[in-house]
Amino acid sequence: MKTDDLRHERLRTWIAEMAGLCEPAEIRLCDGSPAEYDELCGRLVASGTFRPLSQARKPHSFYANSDPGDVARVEDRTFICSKRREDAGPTNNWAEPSEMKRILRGLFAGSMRGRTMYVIPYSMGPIGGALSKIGVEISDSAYVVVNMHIMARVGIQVLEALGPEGDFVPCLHSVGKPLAPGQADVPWPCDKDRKYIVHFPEERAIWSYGSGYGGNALLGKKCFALRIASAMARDQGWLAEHMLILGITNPEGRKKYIAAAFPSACGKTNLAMLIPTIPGWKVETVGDDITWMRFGQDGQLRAINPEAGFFGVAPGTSESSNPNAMASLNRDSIFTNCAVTPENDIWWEGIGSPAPPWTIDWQGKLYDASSGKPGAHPNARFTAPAKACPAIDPEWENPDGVPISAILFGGRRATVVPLVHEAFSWPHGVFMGSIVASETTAAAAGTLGRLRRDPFAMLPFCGYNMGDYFGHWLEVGARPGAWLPKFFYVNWFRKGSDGSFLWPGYGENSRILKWVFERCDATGTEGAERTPIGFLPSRKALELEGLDLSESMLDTLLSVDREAWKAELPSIAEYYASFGERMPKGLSAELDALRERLEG
Ligand code: SAT
Ligand code: MN
Repeated sequence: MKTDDLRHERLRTWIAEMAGLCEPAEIRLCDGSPAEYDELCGRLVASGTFRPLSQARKPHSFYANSDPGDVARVEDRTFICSKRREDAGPTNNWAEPSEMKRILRGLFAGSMRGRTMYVIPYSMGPIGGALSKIGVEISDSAYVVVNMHIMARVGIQVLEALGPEGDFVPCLHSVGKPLAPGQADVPWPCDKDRKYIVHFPEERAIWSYGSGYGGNALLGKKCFALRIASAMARDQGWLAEHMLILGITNPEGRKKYIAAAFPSACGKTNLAMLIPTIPGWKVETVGDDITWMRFGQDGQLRAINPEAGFFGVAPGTSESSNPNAMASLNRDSIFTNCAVTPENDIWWEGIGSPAPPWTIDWQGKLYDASSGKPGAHPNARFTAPAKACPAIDPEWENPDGVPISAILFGGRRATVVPLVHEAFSWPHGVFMGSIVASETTAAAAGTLGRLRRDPFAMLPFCGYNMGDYFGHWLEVGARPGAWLPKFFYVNWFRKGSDGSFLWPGYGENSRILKWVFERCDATGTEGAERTPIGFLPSRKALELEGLDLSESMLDTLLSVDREAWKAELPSIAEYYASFGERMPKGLSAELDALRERLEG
């Protein structure tokens, strides 16, 4: 089908307008078929972007090196362009929408010369589902098209679901590297010094320029499913969150679903695919990054994973840390910025075996283990289909979602925050989410290991004023007749005085999930101890058998350091003050209550 034949007038007009602006050599409407995927992978191999991996080791899989200047999300180049600055809030970069459009029109003018403009209709969530939403991405990158094939539901069926008048989010993307007639392409085209990742939450539109990388370019993911969707969710009474979803079944066969918010590269994929070490328990994966939730007719909060694939951090992923991820990426996958072995297989730090001699690093150079430089970029990624995950939950594509019993928050905290604690109430849980802080990772460009507040793990992803976002969460929980999930705050990253992690993590985190599961059914303080910061597990209630943890390690993990918490209060108060008028009174009241409990 040609774009001129599209029945949807607004879509047809928008495509024509964008083609007029970007001046591509041709326009191609993507049908989402396997043949299209294979053809475009072939083109990417021919242009030097892709290299096919060994058919024996990673069948039907490809490997790409990005430009070294285009390896992660760029938060300082990400903008929320609401009409009023206050509506973007103090945590977002704001620009006036018409002024930003002027800049963008300048950059996009002729930006696709010599290239194909791909039109990618996609659905976030099962096509036609009540909680699903449609986007159309225009991109001049075939790399984007094939990644979108894995990460979203793409193609003709989406257009059918859209019909002649359905709503869609227009998403314009260009790598910003037009080609003059006869000019040879580079393997990873981008305009690395002039990136703009721009959101117009009121218009519900996205313009992304200059980057070909994951979260900057696969616009269904962070740009739509979080930044634009969070603004839609605020207006429509639902929640768009940076959360994984897992199903957990106890030895008696009872099952619950848990959603969990952690900042980028803090182990969401590992937790979502965890294999319990405690006998009789089972974990299944619904999603590893994004959750859309709303109350069903029955008053239950129901959640879908709007994505169809995993865009996971490669380094550290191994048969021992995450065998389910390893099985998911065994075939039909795309690898970006990993290292590649002489057998044409991928390699990264922490894959479970040393790099063979003659491994090529992520910059295409011979890898030298003694150089101290990593072979794979720390933010190297795999793009793998969710349906290939052996632990995928049978309900993962249920268009009505799965009922959520518990919501977890977490991050990397070497100090202060215990292994797990539970909120006393919904407002207290919202308070917990609002004060999440984490040490920064390689998922975004910038300094590593710096502690920053990352409320609800949404700091880089909230499409409006974060103070209003807190208020929205409080309101959602005040819904009459709702069955509310319980909130927990976990910290797998607590360190001892020698700087090493105290908690083994990975499959052992099932011990914490078991406690969470049981607390969802418990009443009062059953299995728990009341502390000033929330309920902590009683030693008896936490399954610790078989773990090699000393008493003093357990003490650090499972007790409240009152002085450290008191010392944290002024920074929370200061953070809250940064939202001024937009800070909900209910959360300031929670902060006062915590102060009183700590002093009492
Ligand atoms: O935003 S990405 O999709 O590149 C990954 C992340 O930061 O979570
Ligand atoms: Mn993420």
